[in-house]
Amino acid sequence: MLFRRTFVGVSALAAAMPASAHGPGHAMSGGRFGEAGKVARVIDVVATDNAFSLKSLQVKDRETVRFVVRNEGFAPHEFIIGTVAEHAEHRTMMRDMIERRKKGEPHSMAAMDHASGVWIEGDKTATFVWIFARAPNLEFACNIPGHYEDGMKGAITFSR
Ligand SMILES: [Cu+2]
Repeated sequence: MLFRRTFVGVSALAAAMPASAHGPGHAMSGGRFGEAGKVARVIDVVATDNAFSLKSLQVKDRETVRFVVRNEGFAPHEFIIGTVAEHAEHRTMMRDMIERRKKGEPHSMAAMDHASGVWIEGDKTATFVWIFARAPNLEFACNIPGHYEDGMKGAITFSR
């Protein structure tokens, strides 16, 4: 029941968001969007309800990677890069935003406005290019309420 309510809330929320809304704003660590011409590696990720096919990731400092994230689930998911602490903060913001929205209270969409990944609707694929910058405690994650807790996360480590 809880999942169902969350799912509906998040879907309604996503429907109100243009895809381009995931612009600069909610800065997180671990790098920034990179240039397509500098992609050294393509990483395919499959998202389901609620898991990522990718369990962990090793990268090089300044490596440019293209992530292709295919959502084979019904629920929307996000694939975001940041530190463990930043993800925790992002989850708090997202939970608060969804709660307020459910109650019809004023709310900020800031939790959706991040510059470190993509939002993927069910049965869709989203891609982005990322240039990594060395940071401690980095991970990729989906911060939709309950999803991170279900295991939609993985450590990102640097090989040198
Ligand atoms: Cu998710």
